[in-house]
Amino acid sequence: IDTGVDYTHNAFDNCDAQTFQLTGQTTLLNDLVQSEHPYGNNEETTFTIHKPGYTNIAVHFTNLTLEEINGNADTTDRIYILDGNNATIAVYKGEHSSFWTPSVAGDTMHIRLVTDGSVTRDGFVIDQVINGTTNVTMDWSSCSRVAGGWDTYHDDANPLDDHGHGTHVAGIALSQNDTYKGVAPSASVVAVKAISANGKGYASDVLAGIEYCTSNAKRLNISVISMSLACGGNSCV
Ligand SMILES: [Ca+2]
Ligand SMILES: [Ca+2]
Ligand SMILES: [Ca+2]
Repeated sequence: IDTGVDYTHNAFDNCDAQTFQLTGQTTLLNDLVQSEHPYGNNEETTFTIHKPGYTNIAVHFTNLTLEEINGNADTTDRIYILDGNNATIAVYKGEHSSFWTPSVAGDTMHIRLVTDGSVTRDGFVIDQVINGTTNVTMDWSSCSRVAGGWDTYHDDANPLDDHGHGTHVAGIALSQNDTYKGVAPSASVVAVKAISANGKGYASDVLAGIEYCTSNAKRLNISVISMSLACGGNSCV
């Protein structure tokens, strides 16, 4: 959990992960899946979409409007997208309109709304479901040393490093260089980008990253979380 990882580096075998295509059968939901408008404070509500027979599943939001991070005012208002085994595959905050989530194997998707004790916004509406893959889902299958990841800072599926620190730390952990060998040279990485290009970030994005790792411990075989962070302003971790 850091600024991301430059998985295209030759130490990661020049991993060239791309997104899947938007492919499959889309279906409009007869009954919209949606939060209260506005949602409440201190909420933890899980919505489940179950489509027997689907091999892959993702959902389409017409809009998602949660409390935004604003300067030093952090927020833990989040929507977590979970697969049928309750592994987090995506996390969103703030405002997004008309978008597909990443797709997961299986026929079940959970949408978990978690809010803090102040500031409520309109919430979300889901209008479509797909039996297939979406073009915001990263395909890591060709990458020998990268098992997965997410970008909790930008709310997207691509954790590519735009700073350098995360890649540096990944090297300390994973390097296979004969002279500068890492502490776990045979391990692979799950890259969670929670810190921005200028090296700053928010406690809530780090916490969402921890949630991503713990809920994916089994699916992505995560046994260790590395974080090297400092504290500043009102956002101390
Ligand atoms: Ca708040
Ligand atoms: Ca709030
Ligand atoms: Ca990104």
